[in-house]
Amino acid sequence: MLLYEHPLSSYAQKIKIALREKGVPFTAELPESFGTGRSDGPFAAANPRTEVPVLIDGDTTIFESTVILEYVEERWPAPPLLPRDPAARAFARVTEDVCDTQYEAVNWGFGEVLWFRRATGDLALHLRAQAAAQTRVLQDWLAGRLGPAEWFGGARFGWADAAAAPMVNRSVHYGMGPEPGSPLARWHARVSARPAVAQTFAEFDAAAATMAAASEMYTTGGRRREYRDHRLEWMVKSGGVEVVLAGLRDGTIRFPWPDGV
Ligand SMILES: N[C@@H](CCC(=O)N[C@@H](CS)C(=O)NCC(=O)O)C(=O)O
Repeated sequence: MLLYEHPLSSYAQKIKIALREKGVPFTAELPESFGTGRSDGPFAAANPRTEVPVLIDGDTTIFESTVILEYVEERWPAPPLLPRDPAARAFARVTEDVCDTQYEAVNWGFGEVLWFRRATGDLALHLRAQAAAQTRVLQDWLAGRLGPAEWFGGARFGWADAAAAPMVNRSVHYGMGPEPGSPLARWHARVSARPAVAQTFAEFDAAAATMAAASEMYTTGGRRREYRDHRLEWMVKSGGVEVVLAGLRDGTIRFPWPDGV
């Protein structure tokens, strides 16, 4: 089984955590054309959106991390990541949805400034401050859902933990982790200690260490970052509309498939 992924992608990390928790072997591959938006080659054939993750299980090819997670849960039901109770299942899915949309967008925006150097001076400071403030709001929201429990699902590690782990861990990497000693910080320590998560985070750390050099590919190396939905919205609402305009002018950003004519 093949997983097209990027070790920094929070969506891909969610899937790797799920597969590893279930003991499902897979080969992880960074697509050669990742970040180009090219419509030729095996990656674009597998996902016209040219986004990771993509799971290829025999004749079955699936993109969209939530759809992949549903497939993984149904194909390898043990150990279950979703609880049985409908309300608890919905609770887990809502947690995942907010992580995948609002939280991921904040992390992405911070990375655009830190790694891709999209802004300098006052604008960079402003975007960083926006990301920090929004991260606090999202972590408070997550902390409220965690409550005094060990895991987001209560007594068992599950769906929402797999979705939230890459988001909170990325905040920690950026120096915006939860208050030390808080329940969310203790959850982060607990989740990081699980072998499936520890391996996934180690791959994140190794890739993050190369990002300063890799980001040159996007400023001068002909790659174009995809600005889409919540991420694009984050940049505009946080005051970075000129980042978008400069990226379009310089040809260093692109919008999602399908391309206009
Ligand atoms: N909604 C998608 C989002 C996937 C996504 O945006 N992946 C990013 C990496 S984190 C990507 O592959 N972007 C393509 C690019 O930047 O060229 C999912 O949940 O799988």
